[in-house]
Parts: sequence; C-alpha cells; structure tokens
Amino acid sequence: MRKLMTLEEFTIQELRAFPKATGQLSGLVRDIGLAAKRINVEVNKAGLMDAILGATGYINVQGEEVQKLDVFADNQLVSVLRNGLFCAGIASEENDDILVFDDEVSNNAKYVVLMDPLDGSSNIDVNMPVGTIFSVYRRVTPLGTPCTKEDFLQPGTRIVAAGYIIYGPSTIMVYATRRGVNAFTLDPSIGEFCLCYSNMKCPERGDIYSLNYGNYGGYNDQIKKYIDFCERKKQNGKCYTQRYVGSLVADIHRNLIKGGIFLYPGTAEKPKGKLRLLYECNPMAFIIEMAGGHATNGKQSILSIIPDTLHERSPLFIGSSGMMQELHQYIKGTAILY
Ligand code: P6P
Repeated sequence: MRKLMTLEEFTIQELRAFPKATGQLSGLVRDIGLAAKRINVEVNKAGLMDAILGATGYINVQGEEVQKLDVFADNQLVSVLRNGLFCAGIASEENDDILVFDDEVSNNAKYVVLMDPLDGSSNIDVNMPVGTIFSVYRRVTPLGTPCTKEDFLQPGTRIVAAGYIIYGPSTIMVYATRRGVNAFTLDPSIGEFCLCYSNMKCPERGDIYSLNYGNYGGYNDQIKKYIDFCERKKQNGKCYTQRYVGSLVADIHRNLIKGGIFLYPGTAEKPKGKLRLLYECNPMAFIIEMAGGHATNGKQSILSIIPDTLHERSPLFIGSSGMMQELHQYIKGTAILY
C-alpha cells in the first residue's frame, strides 16, 4: 500500500523547500495537530461520557451555553501552545480576552494563534460533525516583549497560515498557507495525520447553496433575490441543492470539495450576522481564497476588514468564485443580503 506522507513529514518537506524558514510555523502546526488528536479522542467518546458531554451551565462571551467539550478543546490547545516554543499568545472564541503566555521563550516567539476550539458544538449532542478552526499571524509588537491585543486585531490579509480540523466520519485537518491548501486524514492505526488531498482547489462552480432560511423569516429583498436566483437555476434544468449542516466547518468543507456557496447574511436582530470575524470568517476566507474561491461580507473582501474588537461579528458569503461572482452580479453589486 502506498506510504502516505504524515503532517510532520509534509512540514519538514516544506522546510527543505525554504532553507531560510526558521521551522517555527511547522512546529506550531504540529502542536495544533497534537491537540487535535487529543480532542478527537474525546469527541469520539461523546455520548459515552456524560461527564464530558452536555453543557457546563456556563455562558461564554458570545452568550452561548458552553459545552464541556468546548472547554476541554480550549484547554488542550492552550496547553500545547503555551508549552510549545512558537506561540506568544492566543485569542480564543471561548475566552473574553487574549491569553498572553508572557515567559521568556513565548515572548520571543514570532506568532500568535486565533482559534475557535470547537465550532458547531451545539451539534455534539446530535452526533453531527464539529470542528476546530485556527489562524496564525506574525506578531506586530517587538519580540522579547509580551504580545498585546494589537497582535490579534490584524486584517485577514495578514494571516500566515489557517486551517480547520473536522471531526466527522473521518478526522481531517485542512491546512492552508500562501503556498496552497492541503488536507490530512487522521490514521488511527498510527495516530498520525496523513496527506490525503494535495493542493486543493475549490471548484469554480457547484450546485450547492447553504443558507439557514429560518433566520430570514421575513426575507429581505436581497435574500429573496438570491433565493429566486437559485430557484431559477433549478427551473432551467440545473439542479441547485440546498445543504445546511449548521456546523460551519462541515458546510464549508463540503463546498470546498464539491463547489458551492455558503451564506450567513445579517438578520433583523443581528445586522452583522452571527459568525465571528476573527475566529470563523477570516480563517475560512483565507482557506477558501488560497483554494481559488472568494469570501465577502456583502460589501468587501472578508480578509480586508480591519477588526475593531476581538469578538466582532460579520456577515459571510463564501465559496466558489463563479457562484460568488454570479451572486454579486445578480443583485448588481449593491450592498447584498444585509
Ligand atoms: P445557525 C455554530 O454555532 C455556528 O457558529 C457555525 O458553526 C454555524 O455555521 C452557525 O453557527 C449556524 O448558525 O443560526 O444556522 O444555527
């Protein structure tokens, strides 16, 4: 059987291609992979372990009930990154403020990590896919000093690497840098992530659109226009399919492979939508754009948005470039789908 390259071998191969690289980013991604393996064990036991399943009764900064696995995932990622050599601090969707590691080694690390430790966790109790989402930025503050909030409030154009781990029938890490997007499936027989998709490209078009209709009972005009657009495609014999898991990693992973478009517009009560710019929109936009797709907030590229606060939200339209272009053209490039 063909020997598959492990994540470790892949990052070393990348290092060999860039002799000037320090190896810090490779080491950081391997650390995240280690945490993901530990999270994967607990996610796979969910349902068997009342102790770790279900809610903690706490409410996080997003006003959402915190699932115990959320807390476990956050702790695993913080632990490997704090004990590693390559990360100066973390901003997590689960924590109100940044986590500054502030020790001599960490203060000299050149990267910071932003993450959603377990996105879609409300799906855990019904055994649907959930995911870890992360992005890596180079610090803008001087090495040798503790990182500050300034290191985290950078636009997505400054992302050095981003990825997600989807805990589904397989556990797969999708990892993107400006050199391309690659995916690694966890092989439980050796406990390693093994390269399964090289140089992933998001198909220019697809037949899938993902939207939670329930959020738009009144359907504002722009939404109505887009639904009509998709329905009209059906009438012309081109079957457009609506697929929506309610777990961002699962919905985008499917569209990345098959082609498609995901829409989370602003709603009446949440004009800026539900999804978090730093922890969900930016990393997913980076991954999709490195694979040839496109992502906007309806008015501008997601990656160009200058964040004001750690937990700000943004509408998100993301997916196949041809479908994104059609969407914008169809509604004549006006401010779409707020
Ligand atoms: P809705 C999960 O809670 C999440 O943050 C994303 O993973 C997912 O895409 C979205 O919310 C689903 O939101 O309003 O459709 O339930």
